[in-house]
Amino acid sequence: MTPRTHFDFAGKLLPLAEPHVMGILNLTVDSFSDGGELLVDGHLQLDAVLYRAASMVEAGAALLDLGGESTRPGAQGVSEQEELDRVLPVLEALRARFDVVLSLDTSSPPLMREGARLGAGLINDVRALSRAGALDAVRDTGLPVCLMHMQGEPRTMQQAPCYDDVLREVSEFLLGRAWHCLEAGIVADKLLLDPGFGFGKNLTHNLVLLQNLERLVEFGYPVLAGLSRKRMLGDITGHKEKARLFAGLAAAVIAVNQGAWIIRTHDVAATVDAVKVCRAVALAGKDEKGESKA
Ligand code: PT1
Repeated sequence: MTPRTHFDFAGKLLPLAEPHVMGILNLTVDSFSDGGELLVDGHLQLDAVLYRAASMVEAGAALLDLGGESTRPGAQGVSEQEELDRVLPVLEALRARFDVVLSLDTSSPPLMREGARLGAGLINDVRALSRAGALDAVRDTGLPVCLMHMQGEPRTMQQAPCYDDVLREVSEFLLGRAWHCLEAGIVADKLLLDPGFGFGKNLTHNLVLLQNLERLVEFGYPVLAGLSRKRMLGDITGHKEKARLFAGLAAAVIAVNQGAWIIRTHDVAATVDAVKVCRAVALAGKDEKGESKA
């Protein structure tokens, strides 16, 4: 069997040999870091969303991640209808304008199904398809899915994160969810894994996961890492959310150097450059087949 060269996002192919950047498009009122900036009187401004999306595509984002439910620590849930109403019109508008992979950051089976119909290319589920009907919804759509690890629920997950061995427990959880996907009829080459930085993890837990990200990559599924502006970067640097860009770039480089395939970020232009430097160094002295020529 020859190893595949591309990952298929509902017809859009991205090469597996190079890392990609996913831009975050929050469609929520209370999202951390950029929450509410796209809102006026609590209503989403479509032109502001399209402008933000255009600048991220221009800066080199290969994917955009649309989220209608905030999952930052302490966030409250959102009703199914509210999430549909926030996300679907934006998905349609983006679909008509941009030729990038549109990812849906959702745990909601109805949104997964409707989103697939309107041209989504990826389901990004922080609950790893644990909601009733989510496995079947993804299987029926034929879309790829990113399975993320979380301990607890967003509202309470940072109250007392606890592990005996965080790397082993996150690995076993993700492989278990991947197995459930396979059993439900989702094929292996549609799966991505994500350790879920900041989702029910203290600073040490997050650092051990980042230090050992290569262990997750070794399972053979492409790995997505979301570190952008997160609390762990604030714990290390003492900086507030908006001042965590440099720390986030350092973390992204550490992830890419261990084989992370997609970096999820608010800061697309800076991250694209950082990833290009990682890639150039990794390729130095090698030919197209990766054989040493120096
Ligand atoms: C992520 C992610 C996500 N993060 C994927 N999807 C968020 N696949 C939303 C903090 O510690 O990492 N991977 N969708 C945003 N969630 C958080 C979590 C934001 C923790 C901030 C923190 O500050």
